[in-house]
Amino acid sequence: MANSKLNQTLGEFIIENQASFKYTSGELSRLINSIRLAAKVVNHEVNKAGLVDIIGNAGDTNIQGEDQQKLDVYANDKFIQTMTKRNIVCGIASEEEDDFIAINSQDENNQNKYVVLIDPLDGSSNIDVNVSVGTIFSIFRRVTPVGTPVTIDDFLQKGNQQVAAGYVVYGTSTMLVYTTGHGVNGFTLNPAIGTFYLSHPDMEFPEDGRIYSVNEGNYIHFPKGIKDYIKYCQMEEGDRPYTSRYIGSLVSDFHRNMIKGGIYMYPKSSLNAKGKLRLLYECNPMAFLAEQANGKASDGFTRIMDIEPTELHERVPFICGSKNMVEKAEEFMRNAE
Ligand code: P6P
Repeated sequence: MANSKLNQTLGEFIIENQASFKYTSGELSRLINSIRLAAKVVNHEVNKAGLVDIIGNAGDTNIQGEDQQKLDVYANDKFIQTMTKRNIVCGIASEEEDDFIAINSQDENNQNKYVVLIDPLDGSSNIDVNVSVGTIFSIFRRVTPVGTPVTIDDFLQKGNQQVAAGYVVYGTSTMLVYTTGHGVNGFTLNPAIGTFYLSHPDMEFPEDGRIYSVNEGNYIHFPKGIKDYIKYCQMEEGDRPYTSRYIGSLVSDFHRNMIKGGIYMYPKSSLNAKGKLRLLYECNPMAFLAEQANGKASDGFTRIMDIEPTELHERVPFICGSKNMVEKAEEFMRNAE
């Protein structure tokens, strides 16, 4: 993309690229626009979290058994309200909701074709310590007949069926990064005027990198292949040892690795037999972005986007980032089998 596109607004970009999207009904454009709006609203609260009584626990737990942070609940409500009020989608699944939400399911005139799966505020436990957090979203076309209530089948689709995916990173600046299958583009919010501007066109993972991101506190619980790969990263040989960087916020670690080159791992362990990250609204969207950015994403053996989902909140081991680094980690996993 020519740099002349830099500083194009997200709105202009969506309109200009709508024609490249095979389902040019404009519905997806409206959906991305609604996510943009909700992101600005959530960003406003995240950025002042320390000032108002909106940090800390909401006094409830989600289906994962995790304490719901007040901002988790706030972000969840804002994204769901924004998409529901605009009558753009026919169903929503969220990390913060036990079951999926059917939108206008009694209205046979509901011709909406898209379902959205979302982690409204990933890494929210970092908010109290002023560390970046993110929103992650995944968009599919429904597979059940338009005009009928959505079913679980509309949500349990393989990641290779996604029509769009992206994240918002609420960091030193707030960025919206997304793909509709034609590459990955990053937009930075100018908070003074509330407009996202194209700042990172055609984002790509360098094929190699020197950053590895994993919670090494769990090292003794990791499978042998992961332990062997971590030791490989730490060995003095060639361009190694690599640098260890782990923010504890998937979106932030992913974003940095995509720009600088690197690998993120949340493997299975003796503590978490399937790892910690959720397939549908964390791993699939990040995997779609990774592959669109010349990177790779697997569970150590299988391409994330080829995994057949079986339940809404299922977890999978997740290895993602620079292609050559992921393939090296997969080699260690295979050899340790
Ligand atoms: P741990 C945040 O809770 C999250 O889902 C990811 O954003 C992050 O990378 C990971 O979990 C951190 O988990 O077990 O290392 O604290």
